[in-house]
Amino acid sequence: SQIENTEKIGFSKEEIKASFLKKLFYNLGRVPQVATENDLYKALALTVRDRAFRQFVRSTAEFAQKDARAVAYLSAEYLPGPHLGKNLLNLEITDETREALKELDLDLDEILREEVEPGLGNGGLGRLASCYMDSMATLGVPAIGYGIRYEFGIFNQNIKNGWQSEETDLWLHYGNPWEVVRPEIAYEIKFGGRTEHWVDENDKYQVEWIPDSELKGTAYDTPILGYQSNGIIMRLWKAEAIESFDFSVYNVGDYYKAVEKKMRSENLTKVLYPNDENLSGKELRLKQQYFFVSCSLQDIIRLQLMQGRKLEDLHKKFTIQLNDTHPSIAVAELMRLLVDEHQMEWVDAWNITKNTFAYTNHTLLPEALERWSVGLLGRLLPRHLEIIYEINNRFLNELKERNYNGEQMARMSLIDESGETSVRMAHLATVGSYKVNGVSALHSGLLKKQVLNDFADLWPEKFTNVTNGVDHRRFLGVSNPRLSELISKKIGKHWLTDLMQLHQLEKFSDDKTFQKKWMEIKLQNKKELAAHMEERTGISVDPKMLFDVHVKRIHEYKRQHLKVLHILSLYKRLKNGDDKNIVPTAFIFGGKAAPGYFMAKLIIKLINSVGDLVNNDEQVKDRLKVVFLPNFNVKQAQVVYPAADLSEQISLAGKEASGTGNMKFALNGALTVGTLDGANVEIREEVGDENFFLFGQSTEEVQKTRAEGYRPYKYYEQNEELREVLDLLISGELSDGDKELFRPLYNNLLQQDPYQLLKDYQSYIDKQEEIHKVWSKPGEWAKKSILNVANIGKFSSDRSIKDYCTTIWKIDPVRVED
Ligand code: 26M
Repeated sequence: SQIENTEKIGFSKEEIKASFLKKLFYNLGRVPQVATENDLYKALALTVRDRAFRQFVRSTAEFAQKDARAVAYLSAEYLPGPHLGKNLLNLEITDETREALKELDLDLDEILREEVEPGLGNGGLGRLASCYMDSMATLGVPAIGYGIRYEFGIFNQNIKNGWQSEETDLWLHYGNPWEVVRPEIAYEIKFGGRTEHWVDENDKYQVEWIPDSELKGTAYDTPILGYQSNGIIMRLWKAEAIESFDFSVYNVGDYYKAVEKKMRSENLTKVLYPNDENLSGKELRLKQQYFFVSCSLQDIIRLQLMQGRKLEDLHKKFTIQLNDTHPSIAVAELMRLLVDEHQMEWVDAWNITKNTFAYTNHTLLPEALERWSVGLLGRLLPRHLEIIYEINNRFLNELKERNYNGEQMARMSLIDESGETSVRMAHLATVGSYKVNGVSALHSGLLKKQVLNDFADLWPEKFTNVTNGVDHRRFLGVSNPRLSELISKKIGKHWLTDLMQLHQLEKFSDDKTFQKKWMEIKLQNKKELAAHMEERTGISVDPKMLFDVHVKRIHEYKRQHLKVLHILSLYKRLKNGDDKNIVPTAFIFGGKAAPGYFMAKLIIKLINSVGDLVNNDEQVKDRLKVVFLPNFNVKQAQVVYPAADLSEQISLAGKEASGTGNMKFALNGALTVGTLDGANVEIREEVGDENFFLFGQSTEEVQKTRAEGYRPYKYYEQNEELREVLDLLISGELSDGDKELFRPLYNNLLQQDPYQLLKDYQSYIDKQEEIHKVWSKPGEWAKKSILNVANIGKFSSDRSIKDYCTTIWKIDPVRVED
């Protein structure tokens, strides 16, 4: 009722226009005549934010009133993408806003382009978290997304002379209209020091942690709207100094030292680590993880107690989802809070803890499994190390009682004693959670059979699968308005809340006029992308070409260099006058390399070098084009996916946990060329074998190949074209005569080839020939494209979130209707 009494905010064109002008005038001190693009963007953002907060407040009140069970999603990364366009769609005011602006002689699309996106993640894992936020909001799942407010997000990528260079991401430079700081929601965080143990006057065992430094985390809230009605918040923590601590106790009179300490505290949330699928083992990274976990858990406990509920019931009111092991120190931290700070018995605390957490694993790559050295962990978090040892002792005793032998126990221990003694965070997360899930059927299966097989044998009911999904409202609704409109005209708008409705498109897949409209839209989208690419790279591409797209983080396991070998094989053939079955193709790449990952950076250089060769060769430049689109992020992704004809999903089978780009491409009508890896398997099942270009070894075959002693050189010897293509790498032709530049790649492929490119090469080339043949028959291609979209419904993140609700969280969504 308090909510109902607050001034209603209108959604009509007139009301939006009035609000916008008011914001521009009173918040920014501008009239339209002198406003900068950024002023206009901000005024519109604030106009929309008012409406967004209303939704959020209403949902929160509804959740509180129903005393609903809630999810706390803990993720070190989020990649929300631009908020403005998405919020307009969710509020269903895109058209009204466009009209309102038009009356002021302003263009909505231009204003949308002004937004700098929050790049608070590396790639798939961070983007997944944001897709899930949207779906939780839309479905009415009471939820808070907790994370870190990095001052500098993922670096901006520049290409200089073909090489990647990194530039600081200053996303907060112009201010962030979407967030609200909550200075009164702040928690103290301790680091270092020692612990004291004693028995108190009531015979109770007590532990005190005496830290050697403290800082605080302050909450910054961003509303995440659901479609049509609900809204939830993403609560990000910023590190700050504790004034009183620094100024009064330790640094009396030493003002500069105190300021220095302040700066050191704020360093903690300065920058996102740009590694993915590889460990840095850096102290600051562990500090970030503990910092955001402790703030979040203290906040959850506050919320629990605030509503008059008992701490003993924490697991009944909250479930805490761990997005990979990055927040897994939470298991030890919750134990510390319950036992040390809230005086709970260990056994009771453990019972709550292991019924509160659920853990999502996102990788099988051994180099990506988090470990923290006991030395570092003990220095930074002495009490947590003790707690981890205690959890481990009790766990190993349980195994002993079940007659496990020493070897098994060493394998399963939370502590790895083999090399430098370290804590296995995946084991901590698994032992401390009531559910563990992988992110695709294949990946969850491998998790049970391989990486966590001992745990799956011990607790089979703990393990489950939730196949990833994507926010189709963003990746179709916002980013592909033409296709959205065509679909809505045919089947209505219901697909926005139920992607399975796309099945209704199936009956039009043979309809020639529909096919024509479908491909006409694709062509329009390709024109837009071509213009965008020309502006960014100077390379012009004919929109009629086949757009063959490989965008994702650069990684050897993702095999961008296999794509390069294919391009080089086509180049060779064309130079030899052999052009049968080669259709004019634009090869489009995008993706960032971790700054310290040499091979990945060399692959970027290779792509650009191949581009220089091919794009400037009179004989082939109208047949092949190679473009590396710099700084691939959510904003650019929204231009790329709608324009793709062919989606490259060519990782070595068994390596890509799920992939989510694969889903976004197919959702926009691209056909996939892919291996049986991650969610590709399920996409193929859904869209049908005949509408998916499969190649390469299966996971089992990959493992067999390795077990039998893989010798890549054999393929080099036996396959003449492959040999020529590989030799081109070290011929100097790609590198101004420098024969050494690409030698590391060449040697790696011939000597180890850990991702078995050479073994899968021929199968890939053959499949590409087939693809070019199908492309030559526009009707056939259009039909496959329509059928891909018609059968992609399963991969909405709405479905994923419903799966989490039923199989893991046991939550009934509470949708608030307006
Ligand atoms: C770890 C330690 C220190 C610094 C950074 C990290 C780190 C950050 C991100 C490690 C991994 C990170 O992301 C991994 C990731 O994005 N995995 C992808 O997750 C997607 C969503 O489930 C899957 O679809 C992809 O297959 C998987 O590669």
